[in-house]
Amino acid sequence: MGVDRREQGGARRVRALMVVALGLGALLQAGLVWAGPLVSTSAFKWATSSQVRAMIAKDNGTAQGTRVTYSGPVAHVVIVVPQPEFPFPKFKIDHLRNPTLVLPAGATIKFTFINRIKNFSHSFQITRAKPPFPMFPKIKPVLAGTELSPAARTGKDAYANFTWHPSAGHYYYLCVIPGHAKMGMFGSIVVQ
Ligand SMILES: [Cu+2]
Repeated sequence: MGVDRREQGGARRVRALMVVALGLGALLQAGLVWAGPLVSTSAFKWATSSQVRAMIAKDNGTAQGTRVTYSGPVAHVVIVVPQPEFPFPKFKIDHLRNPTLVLPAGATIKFTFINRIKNFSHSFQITRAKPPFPMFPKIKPVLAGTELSPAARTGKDAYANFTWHPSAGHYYYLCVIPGHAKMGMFGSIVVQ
């Protein structure tokens, strides 16, 4: 009888832990749904470190101060979520953290987004919504194809390519994972 009670107590504790775990998962899911339309991860592919270095070398921007300026008919913009990401995750473009991107209106902008962080997803979305961004940024992305990445694996980073033909204006890029843009994972885009 005593043994039965202990077993029941153990089963109750396991069930309670499962409820907590499911609750946290549901909260995260709800946060991601609330964050706005996220495209499936199927567009992501895997690259080794040397492949990532070759991709980064294709960036044809010119960094100056806190800006990276692109010119010509085709801009290659390579966005990296670098390791380590402490204290807060940031985007790295042409060696700068969260720089302002200056892009030519009407040009073909070829983005490569690379997530080098293990155990965590990030996204790169472009919006006209202005910061400060809340914990759950509910934005309307101006570009379909900016994706929720899978986490990097050992020896393999996740990457996706997508193209934008922007019209003149002021935009922002951000990560819509709950809390990331609030912690500073965003930057400006000036199209002129
Ligand atoms: Cu992020």
